[in-house]
Amino acid sequence: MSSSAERLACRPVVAGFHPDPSVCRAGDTYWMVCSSFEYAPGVPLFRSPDLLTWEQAGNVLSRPSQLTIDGTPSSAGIYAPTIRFHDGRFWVITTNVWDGQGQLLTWATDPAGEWSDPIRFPDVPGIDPDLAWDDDGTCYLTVSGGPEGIFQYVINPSTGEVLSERQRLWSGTGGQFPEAPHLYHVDGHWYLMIAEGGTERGHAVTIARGPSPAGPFEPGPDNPVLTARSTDLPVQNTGHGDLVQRPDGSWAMLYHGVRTRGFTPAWHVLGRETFASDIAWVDGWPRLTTPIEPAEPATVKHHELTGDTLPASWVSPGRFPGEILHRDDDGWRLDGPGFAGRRQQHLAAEMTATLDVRHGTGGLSIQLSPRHRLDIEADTGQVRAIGHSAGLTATLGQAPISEPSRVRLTLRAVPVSPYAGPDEIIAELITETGPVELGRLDGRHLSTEIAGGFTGRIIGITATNGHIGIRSLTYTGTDQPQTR
Ligand code: 6LW
Repeated sequence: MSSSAERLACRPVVAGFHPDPSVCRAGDTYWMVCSSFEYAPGVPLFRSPDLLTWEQAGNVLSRPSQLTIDGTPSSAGIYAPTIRFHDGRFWVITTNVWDGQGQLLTWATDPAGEWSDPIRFPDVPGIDPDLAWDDDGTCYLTVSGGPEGIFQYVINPSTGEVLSERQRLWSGTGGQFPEAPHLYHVDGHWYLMIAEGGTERGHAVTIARGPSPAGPFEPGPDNPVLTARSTDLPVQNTGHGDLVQRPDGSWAMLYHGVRTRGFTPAWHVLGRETFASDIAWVDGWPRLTTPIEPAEPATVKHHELTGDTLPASWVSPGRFPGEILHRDDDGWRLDGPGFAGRRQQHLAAEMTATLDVRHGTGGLSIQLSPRHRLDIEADTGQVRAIGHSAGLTATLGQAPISEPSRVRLTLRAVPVSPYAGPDEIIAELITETGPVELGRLDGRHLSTEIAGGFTGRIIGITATNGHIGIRSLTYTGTDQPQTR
């Protein structure tokens, strides 16, 4: 067990499927990016004044010229990005593991604005690329090369030229999958921080240091810097950290973890979420001190799709949501077939919609992947709840509808007893006399432990044919207290 365990946060700073956080600071503002896999737009971008409160400022890969997404399978696509601020520019480097062109580098002067078309590094294999510059301005691209460890190249980030041979740096302390490298120059030393142990219960952050960005690297005396493995903490699978320095010289780490629930082996359904902690440097090595976390469990109510433009938080698997979501005189419309939605960010969550299904078949859907989802689907005569899990499909219930221009539907994820799964998902038709339950699905079917992969739940609108009108849409979410 790690000495860091009691210093791990219980509540995320960015909740829901937001894994592999990377963070930088420019002036008084912190910027954070994370992985997006098969969803577009890609690489969600967040801004914070204090590392505690984050708002989504946009997406780095916001247009098709930056992101090949068509047909990307679940959990392929955009893997862990790194964001850095250097010489007046923001740089993001990531990997599209699906399009075969390797590392993808883009830059912006205003991160909340447009990012450049990408420079690609087809001859640099691996995942989790990092960028660092030494005092002479030499730029180092450091990547995970799989079980062999962490490798490095000197590059010209403006042209995409690779200026050196591949050099092997470190392979960690013996854990599975050395990955997520980040380099930092602190008090005359170069630190190479990585993740290892796999992104499941063994996940950890470890560190080494050396005299130059290319090493040679010696492991720290207190590895791992961070892990929750073998603990009974409510947040597990912690790892994949990135460090940032505040203007006052103090340091913090963002990392990801999962909120597991239910009887053994415990399930998580929201994907990997971003957590934060203060860092102290003790005898030249970083150590977690105090968690950075909201004081209270979160509660929200959002009216979705109320403006004229699509919110940055809305995504679609395998395509940009703007291809299927359009605004017309009556409001937003989803053209089928397709699915678009937002992340489930709370342990208890609900989406309620009033839909016009006179011109198509569709409704609400909650998905961990296309093979693990619960749909409520209405046409002009009937509404059905249909569950999908690993290739099995079942109609859980159905009911007639009387007014297809105003069908009210609800999907609710409701926490259940700790001796069962994490939650149940309940599908309801709301009639004038009250809700009619169409069916319920054990939430384990929409958990990472059952479905596998790197993503979390998305909840939103689906259409199988024609188009459906969205007259109102609300997301509400609440967290139960999480205790250590
Ligand atoms: C990512 C790797 C990881 O590239 O999972 O947990 C992979 N860490 O660093 C996908 O998110």
